Amino acid sequence: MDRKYKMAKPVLYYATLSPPSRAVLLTSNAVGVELELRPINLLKGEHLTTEFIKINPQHTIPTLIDDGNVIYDSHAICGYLVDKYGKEDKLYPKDLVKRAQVNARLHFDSGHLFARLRFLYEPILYYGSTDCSMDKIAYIQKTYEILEEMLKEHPYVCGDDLTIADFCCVATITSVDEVAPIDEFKFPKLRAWLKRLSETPSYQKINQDGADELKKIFKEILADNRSKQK
Ligand SMILES: N[C@@H](CCC(=O)N[C@@H](CS)C(=O)NCC(=O)O)C(=O)O
Repeated sequence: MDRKYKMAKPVLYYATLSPPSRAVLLTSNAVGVELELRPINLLKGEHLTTEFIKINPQHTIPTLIDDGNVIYDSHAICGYLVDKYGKEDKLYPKDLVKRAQVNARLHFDSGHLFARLRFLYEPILYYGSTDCSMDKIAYIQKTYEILEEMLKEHPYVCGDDLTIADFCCVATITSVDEVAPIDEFKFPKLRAWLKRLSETPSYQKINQDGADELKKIFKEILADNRSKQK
């Protein structure tokens, strides 16, 4: 194609520390669409600038701009990328029933997994809290029971095929599994699923490195908050 007519890449505001941003990166990698990556440093408050709030009033990352259209919420972005750029629909099936089932898992990540991670992490990362209580940890671990059940008869969270729901769930779980450990005897299916996902292309670089960095920063900030409280 003549360079002049080459379409601009979709722009993604993101951070490698952010689980939902990594879910989008796992999806774009699987779909094979190149994104123009624009890092946002949440700890420095770069998402709270007037310019960014104009783009996304919810001031969250990931936020995608494609062809001038703004799309936010990782789950919506992942579905959009597969629909628009995917060569096939396995990652986000067009079949009504299958799609509804994948959507249910996406809402499970949004409303349960990520919500519980956020409930624990956010006060510590941003507001000087030291509350890393057993209650909050056990609340996260309750979701492992649900995942274990989902994975009882299938290799992926929504059946026999890898879908965007796996990318969204794995990005969240791997960001919190040190503070809320996954017992290998209680959750063998969940542990096997994590291993399966870790074998997907470029997984280490796209997801695990950022997840490890987030867990490290979380521990450092928690220790710092605790030392200030003394
Ligand atoms: N449901 C949203 C959650 C996005 C979200 O909360 N992202 C965090 C970073 S991991 C964020 O942008 N926090 C800043 C804020 O809420 O102001 C999604 O999946 O995109």
